[in-house]
Amino acid sequence: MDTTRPETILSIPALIGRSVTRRRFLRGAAVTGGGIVAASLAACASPTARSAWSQAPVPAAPAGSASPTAIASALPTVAPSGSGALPSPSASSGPIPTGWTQHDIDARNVVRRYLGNLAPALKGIYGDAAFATLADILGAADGYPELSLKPAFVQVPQLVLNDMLQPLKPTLDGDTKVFNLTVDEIEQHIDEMQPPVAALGYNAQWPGPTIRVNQGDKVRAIFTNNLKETTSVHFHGVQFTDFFQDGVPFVTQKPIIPGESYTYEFTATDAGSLMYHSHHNASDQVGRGLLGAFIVDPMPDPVLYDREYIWISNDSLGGFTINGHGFPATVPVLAAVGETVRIRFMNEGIMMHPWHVHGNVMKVVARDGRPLGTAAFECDTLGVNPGERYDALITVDRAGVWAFHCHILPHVEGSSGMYGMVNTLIVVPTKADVDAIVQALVS
Ligand SMILES: [Cu+2]
Repeated sequence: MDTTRPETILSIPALIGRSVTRRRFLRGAAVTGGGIVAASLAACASPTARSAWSQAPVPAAPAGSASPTAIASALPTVAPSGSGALPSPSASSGPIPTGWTQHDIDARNVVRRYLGNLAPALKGIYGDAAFATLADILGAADGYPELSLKPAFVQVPQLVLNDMLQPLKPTLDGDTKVFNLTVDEIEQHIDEMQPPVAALGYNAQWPGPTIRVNQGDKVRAIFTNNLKETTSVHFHGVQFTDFFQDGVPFVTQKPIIPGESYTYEFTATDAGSLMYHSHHNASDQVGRGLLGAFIVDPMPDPVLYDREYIWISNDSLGGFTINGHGFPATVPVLAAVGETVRIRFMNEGIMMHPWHVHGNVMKVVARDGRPLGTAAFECDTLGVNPGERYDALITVDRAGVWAFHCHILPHVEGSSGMYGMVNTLIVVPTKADVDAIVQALVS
């Protein structure tokens, strides 16, 4: 697609604001405590510019469907904490079909948990024949419990992606945007069935809230350390004028002690997909969740897209995660045929992850926030190193449930099926179908 245009893609706050009023802002649901919180499924149909999104980690395709590469068998089983060895409500339901082993049962169960009652919601969207095939693949005739349960990502008692789509709202001090954050100890559910892990989070969430500004904005970010240990915050990718804002203890500042607040102040001179994270005891603190997206929108944004998805990977505490959760609690990317999805890959982990989309092509338009211009390239597998960010566009032209996963196979599948860095791109015929799916999730 033409990735250049003169007009502006609205900033996230504006986009959300418009989505509530003039656009459809569709919400998936994640459960926080007992309440439903808007989560990662957002669909915003842009009038002139294309802008709308779905934002959720991508889950896996239905077991046994068109995802042979994702579901290669005989994989090494380096199951990080939180892998597939989980109980499942339907784990013991029914006899083991001829030719299957327990692995097949477990592998199907995890996909059942992933889709939950989203599976019946697909009826009427994909057509009777395709739906019947999907139902057969999942064994819907079993009447397994997950058919009436919310998908795993909805059940996770933790904000999923809502706060990534709805950036932290700043206050204004003159022309400076002021963001207040806390650094907290939290309990994170990697998926809906695992016990929580002792994690860290900005504003008590992992990933932290997205901080989003316009290019040229003056930014003041105040972090209050509620930990029992010291920390610091680095805005990754910013070209600081004052190097003392760079956030590296004993190089540019003293560490932030427990109970102390620390202020970072700079001008967002360079646009793009950036990050913020701890830069102190970082292999531990970032690994435990002190990370978030920092997006600086160019004015205007030359990139056209309908939906946007922030995709932060991590690979320490809790195993292999996308936006703080592992499959099946990853949130599918939803799109309608003809739309373009912008995915902002951000790697906060300690390993490289090659993200592979099935049945589609990614056009990579920016690296580390820097537009690639005529060097933009197409691929279906994109390796993202620690610290790197890539902006990729996927223009979808066919309906389907497409696996979207890291292609280091031990990061995605073990002896009990898929886990970790697995997601799907669910493409439906129309925007109205996206709406219907989201309604099914929140109903
Ligand atoms: Cu990986």
